[in-house]
Amino acid sequence: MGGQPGRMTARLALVIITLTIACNNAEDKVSSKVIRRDLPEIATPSFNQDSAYIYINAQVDIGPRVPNTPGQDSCAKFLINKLRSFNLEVSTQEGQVTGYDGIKLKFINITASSNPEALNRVLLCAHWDTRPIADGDIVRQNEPIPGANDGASGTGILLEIGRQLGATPPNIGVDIVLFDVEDHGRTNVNNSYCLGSQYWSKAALRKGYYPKFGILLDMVGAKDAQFYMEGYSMKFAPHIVKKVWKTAANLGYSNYFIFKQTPHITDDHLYVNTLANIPCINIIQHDPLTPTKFGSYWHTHNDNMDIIDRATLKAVGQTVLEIIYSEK
Ligand code: AHN
Ligand code: ZN
Repeated sequence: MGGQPGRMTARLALVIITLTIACNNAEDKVSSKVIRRDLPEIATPSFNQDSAYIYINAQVDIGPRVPNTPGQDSCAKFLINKLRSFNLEVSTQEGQVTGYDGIKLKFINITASSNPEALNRVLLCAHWDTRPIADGDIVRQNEPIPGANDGASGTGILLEIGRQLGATPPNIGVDIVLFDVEDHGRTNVNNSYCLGSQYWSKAALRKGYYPKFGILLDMVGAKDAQFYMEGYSMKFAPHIVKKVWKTAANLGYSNYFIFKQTPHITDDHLYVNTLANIPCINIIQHDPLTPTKFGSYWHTHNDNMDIIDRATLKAVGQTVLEIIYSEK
């Protein structure tokens, strides 16, 4: 015990080294927190619902945004030009995917980034294509739908958020990703929806793109819409769901964001979670009173501007902006 001074010295040295490492670690943790706290508080800008409404109307005016049709190319051009005009870094991912029927479909995924060099990032996404058929309708079932809510609403809100990000860059990096070819699927064919986001997610994993979390917006513009805590969002990112729903409540939007869970919905966020490994939630309308649960106008010709309400756009847009600007 006491008769081995050499060993004692070694032991003392070990203790000192251990303590030093522990102290350094503690300092690292403290200093990184201090640096983050030192970032300026940036007031959350006010989401302009009129602006979002105009962006939705502009997409609907183009006509159906169906893959392999002129509407796809004109809308892509519109979205790219708009996002570039906000001083965001815009890029596209283009190629072909194969639909459930074996037909090759052109896709154009569009990314617009704020603070492209920041390591701490958040992903915001929506699909911008529209369904080629009105299989939810009782008339003209083989004709495409306007897709004001299903397609244009999430995209329109993200355009308005992009405008705000360009004018007032937040502390973190933000990537707005607009997915193509979401709505070309059939419920009886596995993985036939969300073809653009499936492609994107595989590429994101290969690139090592790993934002802190993602938020998908789908069908976020209808009057009196309600957003329930969706199953896959609660499975993969319950902390983000709770944070977003609490933020909405604090802003006074409890009529829109309901603290109740709903079944799992196969949507772009499922693939962002499972293929890209990015925890991603879905803000998507749930209407328990309609058989489809997505509202009576879902996949019908009635999914037009008449069902879009600026108050819903404000509730969703302001909540997402608040999340982004409170991130450090
Ligand atoms: C299903 O209908 C299986 N999922 C909803 C995905 C969707 C379609 N979002 C918009 N249109
Ligand atoms: Zn749809």
